Amino acid sequence: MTDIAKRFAENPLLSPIDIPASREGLEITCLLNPGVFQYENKTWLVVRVAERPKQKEDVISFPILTETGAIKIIEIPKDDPELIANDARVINYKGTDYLTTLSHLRLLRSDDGHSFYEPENYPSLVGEGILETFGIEDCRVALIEGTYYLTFTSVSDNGVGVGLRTTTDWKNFKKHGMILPAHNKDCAIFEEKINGLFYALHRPSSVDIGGNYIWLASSPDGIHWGNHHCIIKTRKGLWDSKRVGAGAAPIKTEKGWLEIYHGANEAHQYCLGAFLMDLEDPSKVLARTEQPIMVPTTTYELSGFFGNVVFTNGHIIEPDGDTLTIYYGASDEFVCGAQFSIKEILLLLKNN
Ligand code: MAN
Repeated sequence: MTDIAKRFAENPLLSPIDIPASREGLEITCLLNPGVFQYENKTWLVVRVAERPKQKEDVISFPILTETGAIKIIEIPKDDPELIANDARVINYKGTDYLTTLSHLRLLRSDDGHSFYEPENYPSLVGEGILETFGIEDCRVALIEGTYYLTFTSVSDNGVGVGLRTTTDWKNFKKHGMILPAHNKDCAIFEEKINGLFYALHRPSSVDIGGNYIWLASSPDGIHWGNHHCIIKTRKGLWDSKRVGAGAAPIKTEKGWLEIYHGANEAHQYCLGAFLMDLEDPSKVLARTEQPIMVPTTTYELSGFFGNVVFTNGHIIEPDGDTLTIYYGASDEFVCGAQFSIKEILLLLKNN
């Protein structure tokens, strides 16, 4: 398989031990899937911080948020016959699915794009209300006309949907609630309007007819979405046979809107690929890579909280206009960086 990613020598850039937990009684299990943006000439990450209590031998314990924002710890004996626990990320107890960790989003800043620190006086973003009691995850950041749009996964026992908050200063946030209801995630807003409309990629999924496919929607205001089109499907027998989902905001190139996306196969191996959309009408997919452009290969990508995973939802286009720096989650546990040449990705696309 092809892998054209140039990984940072310093990888992993961030590990769970690198920052403090949000509160006493919890520890950080994973740092992953950061949104990325530039603000005041620095590179910033909105890192997903997944926490739970220190695990004891005989019980599984995890936190959930109450409607008022308090933390409640749920403890389940491992030998309880009503517990199904065969995925590190989710469990089922008495017929209800729960996440094994609770995620919030933390801001980290860097002067060089390689070493990140927590700046003072910037708030964390945490789940709020009944649609986010299992936390918020995997934030994408789109800068449109001076406003940052944050789309993230809101999780609760009601389901998994897309939440939106906006900000101009990263200190004050406006909450717009859930913009795409369950089951939906991986929402990346285009950073430019097309013919006066906002556009976004998103990933609804169905348990029965249909699948985990990438869709396109448009909106007059960035909040209310419609005109949905299914544009990218899973491909039988290929690396993206089980699920596909958008990465960060599409990259505008002369040839079209270039999107880096993740695909997983039946064995839950997560790789990255790319597709190209028409500049004027992004519902037209012009080309797609057949092989992945990045495959889990290094130790930190192969083993961790959930191994065999590279997953990106944030990037920066460097001043040369060709170098794409992606930040990505490795093994659902570490934050890493890698670079691509946009020209090289375009060369690997196969016309539809
Ligand atoms: C999947 C994985 C997890 C995530 C949940 C909820 O199980 O992507 O990492 O926490 O969905 O979104």
